[in-house]
This record gives sequence, C-alpha cells and structure tokens, in this order.
Amino acid sequence: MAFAIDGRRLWESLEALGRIGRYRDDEAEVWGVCRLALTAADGEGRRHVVEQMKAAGLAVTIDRIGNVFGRREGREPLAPVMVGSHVDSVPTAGRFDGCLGVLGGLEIVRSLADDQRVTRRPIVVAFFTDEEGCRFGTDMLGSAVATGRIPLDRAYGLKDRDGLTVRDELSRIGFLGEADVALAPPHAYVECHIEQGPTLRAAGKDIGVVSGVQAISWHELTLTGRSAHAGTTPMELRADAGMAAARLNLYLRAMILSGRYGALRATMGAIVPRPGLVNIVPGKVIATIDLRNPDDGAMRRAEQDLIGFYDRVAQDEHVKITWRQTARTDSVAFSPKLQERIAAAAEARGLSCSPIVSGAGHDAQEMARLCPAGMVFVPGENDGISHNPREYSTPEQCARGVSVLADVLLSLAEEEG
Ligand code: HGY
Ligand code: MN
Ligand code: MN
Repeated sequence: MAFAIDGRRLWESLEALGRIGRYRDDEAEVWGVCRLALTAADGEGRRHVVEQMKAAGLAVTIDRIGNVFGRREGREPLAPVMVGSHVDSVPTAGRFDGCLGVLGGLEIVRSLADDQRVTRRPIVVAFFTDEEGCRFGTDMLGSAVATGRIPLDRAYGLKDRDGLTVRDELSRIGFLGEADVALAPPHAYVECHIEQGPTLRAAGKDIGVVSGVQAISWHELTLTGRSAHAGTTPMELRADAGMAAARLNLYLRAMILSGRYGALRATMGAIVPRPGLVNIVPGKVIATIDLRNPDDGAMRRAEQDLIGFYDRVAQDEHVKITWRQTARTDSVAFSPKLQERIAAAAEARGLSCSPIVSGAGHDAQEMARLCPAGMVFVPGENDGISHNPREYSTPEQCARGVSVLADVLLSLAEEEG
C-alpha cells in the first residue's frame, strides 16, 4: 500500500497559512497574500509554521539568518533528509508559492506520526529566509547564506528602500536565531513547488520532474538626468531619465526578438520616476532589470550587450546611468538520481510526468551546492500564473505533488550511511 498523506489536512494547512497577510486584490478580484520578507506579516506566518512544526513533534532551531529547521529524529544518527522551501511572499502573491513545499513536508511528517512510523534517517522540514528577494534585492538569501554563496555579514547589511537592514528586521520580528548558519550537508534535499508557468497544465502532466534552474541576473539602475518644466523646455535641451529608461526597456524586447540570446526572458519590473509628476521631466529613474536564460553563455552575451547599451543611451539622452548587480546565479542542474526517483515515484502512482527546467529560482538550487537536490513540480490553473493572487493549484494537484515528494523523501530516508 503506497504511503498516504492526508490531502484535506494539507489543503487546510495551505488555507490557514494563506489567511496570514491576506488582502483583497482589486485587479485580480480575489484574495491575495502579502508576506514580504521580514515584515510583521512574514513574522506572523513564520510563527504560525513554527507552531505547526512543534505540534507535529518537531524540534525547531532557528539560525542566524532566520532559516528555520524542524527536525524529526530517525532510528539512526545519520545525516538527515531535508524537505522545505520558503514562506515569505511577493507583495501580490497567491497561497502556494513556497508554502506548498514547507507545508507538504509538514504533512509528510504528520502522516508518519499517524502511522507511528520512524524512518532510518532523521527528517528535517525547513523554510529559508527571503527566498523572493524583492524587498532586500537578492533572491534565495537564506539558503544562499546557509550554503556559503552569500556571507552572513553581507546579508545582514542588505537594505530595503527605506534603509532598513536585514539584521535589524530579523531582530524586530524575533527571528534573529542563534544557530550557526553553515548548514551541515543533509543526505539529500527535495522540494515540492508549483510550476508557476503554463507548461505542465497545457501538456496535461500531473508532475514536473525538474532537471534544473535557469540562470538569473538582476540589475538595479539609477538613471540621472535633469528635472525640467514639461512645457517650456525644448526637447533638445532635455536630459529625460524617463525617456532613457523607456529606451532600455524597448531594447530588452529587441534583444529577445533578435534571437541572438537563445530563450532569454527580460523584465523591467520596477520603473520609479522622480519626481514622478505630470508637468516635470523626470530627473531621476530607479529601475530594475531581471534577465533569465537556461543557457549560461547566452546569458553572459546578453549581459554584455545590455551593459554596452547603457553607455549608448547615457550618451544619447545626456543622462548618467549607474547600476549594480543585485542577484546573479548560473544555471543549476539537479541530481539525475533524484530526477529518476521522482519520475519512478510518479509512474508508480499512475501519474503522468515530464522533465522541465524551472523558470523561477528556488532554494533547491542553493541546496544543490551541499547535497543531491531535486524538485517536484505541480501544475497550476489560470495558465499557471504566479506572483499574482490568481495563482491556483487544485487540492488534487497539490496532494499528488506531495505524495510523490513523500515517496522520494521516504526512500531517501531509508538509505544507509
Ligand atoms: O524570482 C524568482 O525566480 C523567485 O520567485 N524568487
Ligand atoms: Mn517560490
Ligand atoms: Mn516566488
């Protein structure tokens, strides 16, 4: 008899967490979730999950970057298997991104307790700090610190737009833990996550076997021109930062249409003009650029060409353009062994599955630095929309994903030293 989770309990746990940081989204006309990293809402969501972990009999530790680990002892003192994701959200989120991986791990532990079953290896359910990266500027922050890609002191000093630091905000919400951030390598790490795109649903697949994650490159730009009267200033005398930003944005589209950069995706997510008023030529614009590419070489070419275009626009538009790299990760390949396990577990349950490259970044890509890591994707409705309150996967889709996660996790948890 295949290991059974309680799909209703999983769904109810997603609903309960989804009520924390809930807001009514006028554009999407549904309830959204806003638990921006290290805000009070994130703190409330974190405390809720810690309570659930403790109620499920887990011993909880919090490290110095606020990562939270709930541990269930095994029969033998071997390296644990780890399952997890994140519970912070973008400001316009649904209730599945990250939460499915954390609450799915918790559901597996609850179901093991129901069966009074103890695995050979300990099991750790984790959630990592600030996976989204949109408040302090760099993504997968907690898992990057835990796996040594970002030094703790640099992480502590990151500031949001109001100048508040990661360290102070961790302390303010009560999650400035004491455990050392250097994570002892688990035996393996598996994460269940919504696909956040249309591919699996369109192909009618139940499960995505994630082969890896594409490269990510984030720039934050400051374009400085000269504020001036919109009516009296002749066009040839302007230094219009808004026009410069618009040219950069259109250049992103031209790069993609050129076909020279493979499957490049590019987004100017933030375009903040100052003073931002109807009758003043914008003297300054703060903008962000998010580049994604499954091919590292094409990503580097795109970055070089884009940076070269910054100089051209600065000259043409008589503005100064400064920029900084706020996030940068190469593509990551997941463990072939775990991919095979995930596909076999799906097939054993009569579920259809297909390989897929993740378009989004995930904590699993950081954990792949420490141990064999893998991801189970779940299809989403509404074209798999995400980072939007209309993000939605059905109870059945979630239960199937967590069941496959459980099968892989429990097989790893019985492996010898
Ligand atoms: O941006 C990403 O890919 C992820 O949602 N942090
Ligand atoms: Mn996520
Ligand atoms: Mn996300």
